[in-house]
Amino acid sequence: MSSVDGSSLVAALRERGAALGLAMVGVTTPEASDHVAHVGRWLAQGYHGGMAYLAREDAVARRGDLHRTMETVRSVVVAADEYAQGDPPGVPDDPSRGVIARYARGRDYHKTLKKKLVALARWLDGQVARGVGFRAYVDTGPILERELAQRAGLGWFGKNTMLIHPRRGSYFFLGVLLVDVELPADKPFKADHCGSCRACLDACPTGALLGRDERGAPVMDARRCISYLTIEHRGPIPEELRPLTGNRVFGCDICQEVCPYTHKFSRPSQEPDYSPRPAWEAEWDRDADDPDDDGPTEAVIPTTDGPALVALMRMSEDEWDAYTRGSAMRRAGYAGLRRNVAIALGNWLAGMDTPDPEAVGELVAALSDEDDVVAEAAAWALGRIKRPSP
Ligand code: B12
Ligand code: SF4
Ligand code: SF4
Repeated sequence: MSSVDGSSLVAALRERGAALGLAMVGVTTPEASDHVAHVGRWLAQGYHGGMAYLAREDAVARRGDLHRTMETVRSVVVAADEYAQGDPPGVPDDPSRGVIARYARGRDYHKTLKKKLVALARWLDGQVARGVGFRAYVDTGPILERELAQRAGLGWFGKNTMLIHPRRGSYFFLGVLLVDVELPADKPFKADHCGSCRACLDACPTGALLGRDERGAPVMDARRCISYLTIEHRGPIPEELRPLTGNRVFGCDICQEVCPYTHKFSRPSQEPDYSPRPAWEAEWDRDADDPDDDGPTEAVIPTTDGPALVALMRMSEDEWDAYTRGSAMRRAGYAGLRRNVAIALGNWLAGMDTPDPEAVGELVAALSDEDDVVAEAAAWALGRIKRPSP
C-alpha cells in the first residue's frame, strides 16, 4: 500500500471512528515496548498488590512484544472513548451516599467499546482488497494500552498515571486493535504537560501516587489506591487506609477530578451506554449478544441521587445481581461491595454525634454475614461510633 493510500485510509478510519462515537483514533507500530522494563520494576516492588494476573511471566513477555499475541500484527490502532458525566446530587459530599466512579455508572465499557472496535475493524476490512485480520482488546489482553496510546499520539502520561489529552482530559477508555495491514503511524505524543503541577499527588487521600521516577515514569503504589482496594483487592482492606477511603464504594476519580486538564476540558459523553444506568429505576435495553444480560431489571435503588449507603448495605444477593447486571461494578463481587459499603458506613458514623439507627441496624445485621471479611468490616465500622462524653 503506498503511503498516500495509507494516509487517506487512516483519515477515513478516523472519520469512521468519529461516526462510531470514538473521540480519538490513532495509529502506531507494533515495535517492542519501551515501558515493559518499567513495568517489571513496578512489579518487583510489589506495587501491583494482589493483581497476580499482571505479574504472570507469559503476560509480562506478551506486554513487551505484541507479536507474541498476534504473530502477523503490522499496525496498532488505538481508540479513545469518552465517558465523562456530572455527579448525581449528593455525590461526593454527602457521607451517607456512596460514590461510584464515573467509569462504572453505566453499561460495562468492555462490551460497548469492543463493539465499536470490531465495527471499525470490519469497516477497515472492507477497504483493503486482501482483507484485514485483527484482534480487538479492551483491558482484557496483556497489552500496555496507555503506552500504545501515547505512541499513537493520544496524550501524555500524567503524574496521576493517566493518559491525558491536553484538550480532552482523561475521562476516556482505551481500546486497541491489532491489525495485519501496515498503516502509516501517527507521531507519538512527546510533551509532558504536567510541568510543576502536583495537584493529583496532593489530593490522593491515601498517598498512592509516588511522583515521577528518575526516567520520568509516573509511579503508583496500587496497594494504596482506592480504585484497587475497592475493586480488585480481595480480603480485608488495611485498617489504616479505611478512614481515608471516605464514601468511595467502587473506584476513585479524585486524581482526575483535581487535574486541571480533566477539570477544564472534559465534556459530557455522547455515548448513551455510559450514562448513569436507568435500569436502577426502569428500562435497560437488553444486549442480545450477552448471555448474562436477560433484559430490563426491577428497580433496586433509584439513581436520582447517589446511592444511599444504607440501601446498598440492605441489598440481597439477588438484588445486587440485578443492580450490577451488565455493569463493570460486578467485578468487586457481592461481598466486595458489602465490605466497601460497611467501611463507608463506618466513616459516616464517625462524623455523627448521634448515630443513625438504620446504619447501625444494617451493620449489626452484617456482623453475622457469612463472609468473614464483611463481618469484620461491619465490626470495625461499629467501632467508629463516637462514645458519648462522660
Ligand atoms: C491494572 C490496572 C489498574 C490498576 C493499576 C493502575 C495503574 N496506574 O497502573 C488499578 C486497579 C489501580 C486501576 C485503577 C484505575 N484504572 Co485501570 N487499568 C489497569 C490495566 C488493566 C493495566 C494497567 C497496567 O498495566 N499498569 C501497570 C503500570 C505500571 O503500567 P501502565 O499502566 O502502562 O503505566 C506505566 C508505564 O507505561 C510507565 N511510563 C509512563 N511514562 C513513561 C516514560 C518512561 C521513560 C518509562 C520508562 C515508562 C513510562 O509508567 C506508567 C505508570 O507506572 C489498564 C488496561 C491496560 N491493559 O493497560 C487499565 C486502565 C489503565 N485503567 C483505566 C481506568 C479508567 C482506571 C480508573 C480511572 C478507574 C477508576 N475510576 O477507579 C483508575 C485510575 C487510577 C489511576 N490513577 O491510575 C483506563 C485508563 C484510561 C486513561 N485515560 O488512562 C485503562 C487504560 C483501561 C481502559 N481500557 O480504558 N487500573
Ligand atoms: S484513584 Fe484515588 S486513590 Fe487511586 S491514585 Fe487516584 S486519587 Fe489516589
Ligand atoms: S493534576 Fe497536575 S500533575 Fe497531576 S496529572 Fe494533572 S496536570 Fe499532571
